[in-house]
Amino acid sequence: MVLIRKKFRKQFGIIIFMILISSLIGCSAQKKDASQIEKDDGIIVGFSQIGAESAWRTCNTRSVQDAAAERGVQLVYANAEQKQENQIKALRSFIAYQVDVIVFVPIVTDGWDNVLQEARDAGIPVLVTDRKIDVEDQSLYAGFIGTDSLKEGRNAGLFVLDTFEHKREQLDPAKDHINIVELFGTEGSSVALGRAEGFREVLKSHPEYRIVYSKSGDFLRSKGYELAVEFLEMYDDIDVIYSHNDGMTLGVIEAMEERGLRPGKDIVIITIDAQQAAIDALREGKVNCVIECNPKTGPEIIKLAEKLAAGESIPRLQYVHEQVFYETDDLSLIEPRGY
Ligand code: GYE
Repeated sequence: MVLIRKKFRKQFGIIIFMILISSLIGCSAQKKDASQIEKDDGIIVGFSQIGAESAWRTCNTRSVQDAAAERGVQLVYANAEQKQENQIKALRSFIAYQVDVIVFVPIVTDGWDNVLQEARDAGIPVLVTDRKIDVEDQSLYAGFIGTDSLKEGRNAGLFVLDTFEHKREQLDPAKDHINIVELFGTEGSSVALGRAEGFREVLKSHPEYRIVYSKSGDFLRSKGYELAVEFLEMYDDIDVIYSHNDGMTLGVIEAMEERGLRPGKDIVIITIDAQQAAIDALREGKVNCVIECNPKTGPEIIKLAEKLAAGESIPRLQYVHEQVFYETDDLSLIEPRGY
């Protein structure tokens, strides 16, 4: 009976579910016709993604979708279009459909307790990826796989210290402090909070390094440009720009060049993600340090989802491999980034 119910659910349920979720939040679930569903015996994973705000994000989505297809996993993809309420709707739809596993990228850290309690009541394991969540009851999700944003922030701070300690003799002796501008990622997101915390942790014992401006560009190129227009009007003695992602950095570079400023020369620029455009800018001397944040986590995510579907436990916390690219490296060795 259970087998028939499960099979029926897969046939009837997927079609109804895709109609429901597409109407709810404009998702682009992978379309399957009934005949295909018959053959599929892969697990069903509900995947709630933040949106498509950056090259990093679209690469991350593609990585999960390709890995699911590779493994014969039925992936129901929901694009939240940058809204937490859409993510919560999608998770509730996954629960209603009784997917085998939920994988989601929490756009912000808070506000997930109730819907994750509903998933647990429905017996559906949850894998959190890319960004972290803050819940009362840690058992509401099985584990996390993603980026170590605290380490990314620390690496950015160390690069700033290293750069100016080496440049000390070149600086104007009358200059007794280093002015830093920070482009913050999405407010309330664990990655932006971690990148800011790690950066400040390294600089806190060096009071001559001052963050004179810090605003959220929401990881968007357009907002990075707008913020640059603002802070370049406000300050004429900026030494460093620390940007939480390459998308915002590309907006800053555009604004600087429009004003005849030389990014990477007049102002030191550190950026995070390591998308191709940032590596190109590093090679052109327009940025000075690119900190990798690896979006290609699809294969590992699907492997963990399969474990959860099989009732196995998974590591509580798993960070992906990441490196830092410096202007002084042999940049010809960097492989094409694919995003
Ligand atoms: O840095 C940015 C994306 O959550 C690590 O979100 C991700 C961040 C990434 O929009 O480009």
